[in-house]
Amino acid sequence: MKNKIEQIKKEFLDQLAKLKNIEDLRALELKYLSRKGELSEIMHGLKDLSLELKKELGELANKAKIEMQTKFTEARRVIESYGKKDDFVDVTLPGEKIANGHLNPLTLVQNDLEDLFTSLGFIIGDGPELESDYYNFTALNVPPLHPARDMQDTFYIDSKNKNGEYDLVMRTQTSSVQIRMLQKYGAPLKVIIPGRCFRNEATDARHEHTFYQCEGIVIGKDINFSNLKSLLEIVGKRLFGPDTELRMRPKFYPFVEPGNNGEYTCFLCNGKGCRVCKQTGWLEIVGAGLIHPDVLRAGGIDPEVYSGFAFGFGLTRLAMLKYGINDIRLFNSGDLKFLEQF
Ligand code: FA5
Repeated sequence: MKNKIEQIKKEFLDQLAKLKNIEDLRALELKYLSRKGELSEIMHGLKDLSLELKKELGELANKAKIEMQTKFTEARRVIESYGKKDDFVDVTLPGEKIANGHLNPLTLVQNDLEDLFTSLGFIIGDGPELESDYYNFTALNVPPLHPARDMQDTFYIDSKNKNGEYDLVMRTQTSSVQIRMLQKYGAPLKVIIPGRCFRNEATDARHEHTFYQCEGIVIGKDINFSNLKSLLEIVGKRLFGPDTELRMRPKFYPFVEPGNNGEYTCFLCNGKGCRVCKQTGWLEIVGAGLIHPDVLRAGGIDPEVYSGFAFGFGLTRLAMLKYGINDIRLFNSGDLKFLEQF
């Protein structure tokens, strides 16, 4: 038992000399000095010995314990005050590498569009994502029960207004901000509104329930279709290169007349036809048209004096094209492997 006490003390002192941090210190205390530590177990065992041995070994064990406790307290003081027993800092060692944050691809494309449009004299507007049924549909010529509501199913909020109607929706399009901008700024006006939209979609590689658009409105006297076309041409060349061409094909949107789909020559195959443009040579990028007189009126603008056009880019789709992303669902996946590529 004498040897055992000596051995415990020796082991303890050896390990104390190698301590690196506060965790090591705690582990050592638990192993040797706690109530269930090795020394306490020895002291416990003394009760079965003869009186004489009990006295001799008890004294030895007590002495060892006091010595160990004193050394331990000293080591703890050093570690707690300096963090480490070895306090030497080698300033020539390379520092810890801190990873840089970076912008999301959607933000990069949005910044690009904002730079372009502000350089053309546009201001940047904003509107709520949780929108009234009125601004998202009714004021845009899509009254309740109108078949055009089927084009954009959305998420209705489970709360009624004072007339007992469910009138809050997650906006399906940034067009919902058109009337708000007209009411706020009046005419003349040049504004873009980038933002997040929501639709109740059966999602696939090109359709998400949550995605971004960028709306644009121009209001003034004698604004006509040629102005819209030339602006969209400038935007196409800036986004996809100087040889990009634009074609506009009729498409029904209830809030513009005439409405159309703006398509650009595919920048990957230069219009020859490839997988991305589905062999057509054209990419559908933007919905647009001359603002319907009813919409101008709803925004407080006199259609006899002013006219205007509106357009809406699918911003998430633009980011897909720019960075060759083949599945839109990656944007909302939260997957760092995806995000770290940009
Ligand atoms: C609209 O949303 C109209 N507000 C655009 C507009 C604005 C027309 C102003 C006229 C005047 P559309 O539903 O086609 O139109 O959507 C416009 C773009 O948003 C699409 O071309 C597409 O790029 C993008 N988009 C629409 N639905 C989704 C979806 N579920 N996931 C990802 N992108 C989508």
